[in-house]
Amino acid sequence: MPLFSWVTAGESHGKGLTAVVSGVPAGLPLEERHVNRDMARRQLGYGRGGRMKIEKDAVEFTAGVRAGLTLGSPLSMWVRNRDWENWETVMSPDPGAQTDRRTLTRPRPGHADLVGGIKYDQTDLRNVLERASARETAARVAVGGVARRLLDEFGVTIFSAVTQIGPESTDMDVASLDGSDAFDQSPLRCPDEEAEGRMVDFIKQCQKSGDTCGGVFTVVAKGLPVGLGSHTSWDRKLDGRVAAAMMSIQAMKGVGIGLGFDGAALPGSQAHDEIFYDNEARDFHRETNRAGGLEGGITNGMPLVVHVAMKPISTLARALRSVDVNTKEAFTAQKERTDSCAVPAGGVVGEAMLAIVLADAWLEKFGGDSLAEMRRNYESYQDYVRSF
Ligand code: EPS
Repeated sequence: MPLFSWVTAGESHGKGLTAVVSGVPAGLPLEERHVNRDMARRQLGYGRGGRMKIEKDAVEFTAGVRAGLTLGSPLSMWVRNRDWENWETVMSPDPGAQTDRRTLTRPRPGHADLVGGIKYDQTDLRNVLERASARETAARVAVGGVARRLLDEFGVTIFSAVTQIGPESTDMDVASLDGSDAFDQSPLRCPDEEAEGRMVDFIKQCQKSGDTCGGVFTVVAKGLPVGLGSHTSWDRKLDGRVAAAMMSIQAMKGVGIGLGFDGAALPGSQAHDEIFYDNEARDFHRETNRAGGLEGGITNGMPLVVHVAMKPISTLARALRSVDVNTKEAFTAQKERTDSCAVPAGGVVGEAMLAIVLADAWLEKFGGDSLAEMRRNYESYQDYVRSF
């Protein structure tokens, strides 16, 4: 079991979302506003649908924090769904709920609707949709906000940028940016304005034709020490843990670290990072970062660079062909309100997942019951690394 362990609960149109996190050391300064910043960022981006106009996501701490400091006990967070008031009669946990309204019987290709319905023996596929929805990512971002606060104490910064929408992309080296918020409020959270213009035009085209689009975002973590993760066992390798975390986000279909898939086409002489030693600074270093910050499943002190591919959202205005699960008749899939593009939001969720994996690796390496104990462990390890 991970040391930074967490679970989310909640349906998209239920009362709200809950997240419970354990493993956070005592004494970490933590306020709701720290988490709410990322919650608000997740709601932005050109191409979002009507739901984001209804919601104003924010957490309420219900356990684990006192006077702005964590207690070391499980931390519990609550996010209210504002849309609940429009769904209460349909989604109520009460046996009297009107389950004959707003049913879903024509599964959307690409969504969990059909396979989830078969697996869980549900012919109202709403019972699958509600949990499979990317609404759940609001709770993940809350968990990520806690992880990020812990990492922030040690000078780690995490940011992301959209690098591709449909076929439109930028060649900009996102990892060379400093992670400031300069481009964070731009329409697609893309630092290359020219490319961003092409990307927005592509989203508009998709919207006009009733279609959706996917893309790629890059997540970067800076300020990491050498030595998170381990080469000794498959399940401790940090690259595997990062990839699994990213792939668990709704609609993600591919992950690359550093050169990623591009590295496969290169000769070894151009795919690795040569090692140098500075006698004065007594420091090992590299002049390139093709490995994306990981060698042997262990951080090497360079920025951790993760590229994630998101498929186009599977709810289309011009619905795809499908079959009614009750009558078995051919129909087009059911239309639901949706986003045409959510790649910028995906980037914020990717930051949260990376923060969660890194916080877990941090606890593994520098574990302590209090932040002060963790800091002592971290500092003595850093002294040791400098003497190596
Ligand atoms: C989302 C809320 C959902 C969707 C979206 C993500 O709200 P609603 O279904 O009420 O419109 O907009 O999820 C999907 C597109 C999907 O297919 O799951 C959110 O809060 O991010």
